[in-house]
Amino acid sequence: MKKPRTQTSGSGLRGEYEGAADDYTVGQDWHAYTPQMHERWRRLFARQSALVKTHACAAFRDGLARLDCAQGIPRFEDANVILGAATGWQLVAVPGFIPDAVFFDHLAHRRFPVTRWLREEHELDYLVEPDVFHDFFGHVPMLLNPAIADFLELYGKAGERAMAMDALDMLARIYWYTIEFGLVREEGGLKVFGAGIISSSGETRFSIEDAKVLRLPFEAVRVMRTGYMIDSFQKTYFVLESLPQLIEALVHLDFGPVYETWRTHAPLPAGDTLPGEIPIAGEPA
Ligand code: HBI
Ligand code: FE
Repeated sequence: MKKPRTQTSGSGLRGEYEGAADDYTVGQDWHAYTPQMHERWRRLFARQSALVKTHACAAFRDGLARLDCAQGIPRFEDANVILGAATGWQLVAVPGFIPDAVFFDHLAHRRFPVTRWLREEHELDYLVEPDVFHDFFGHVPMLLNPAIADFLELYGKAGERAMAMDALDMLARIYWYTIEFGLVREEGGLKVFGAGIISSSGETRFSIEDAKVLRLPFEAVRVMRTGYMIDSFQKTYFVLESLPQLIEALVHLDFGPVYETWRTHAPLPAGDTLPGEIPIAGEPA
């Protein structure tokens, strides 16, 4: 498999694929982060953790507290001690986006790829690709939750078949609408657990509070059929009744027939409802 060419390297670490191993891992090279980068992390952390207190699910809040990473860009090896004891997951540093097959293989073996570079000052609010803040702050707290830990391994193991059946888009929508943009009902209200929401300044409140956006109960096949937004807030969010519901919904689902039935259909546009669907109301602030 050919590695992507080196991209821009504003931070000195960004997108350097050249020295990566065959599985695309690199050293974190923690000592290469500058004081300015740690300071930028602290600002990002302070901003997002304020929203987390009111809008994130309990598992995220607990996980973030256990990781103790408010003071600067964390060392992955420190997080690995905590993760290893909690769920057996390990972080591996990567230069950025990696090929699907490699990504799935890491997840299948309980290794979570974390991008090592930090966004630049001019991209604090919006980033098209994952950086260390999105990957670590957004994803790692949830890896301490057993249900999410098990789900991600299952997702990794499902990758091969989805690719072989030309149905990767369908599988990827499960990840997108849960791990990246998932909501969960908790304490009678809506809470955020998806990393794409939690690491975004505007979307955390939007996803829970906006009166017009569509929220639907999580249903695996419905999710696999639903297109998504890649450069704006989502038009649909799916709501779990609990985090274990995610693994329970998928562990017994035979993906093959679902792929067979739906892979040739165009996805349902994000924001569209099907007859009989009852949206879940938002919670205006
Ligand atoms: N690589 N670093 C990184 N992070 C991702 O989230 C990621 C990836 N490669 C592939 C990928 N995600 C998705 O396309 C798969 O989940 C389908
Ligand atoms: Fe992500």
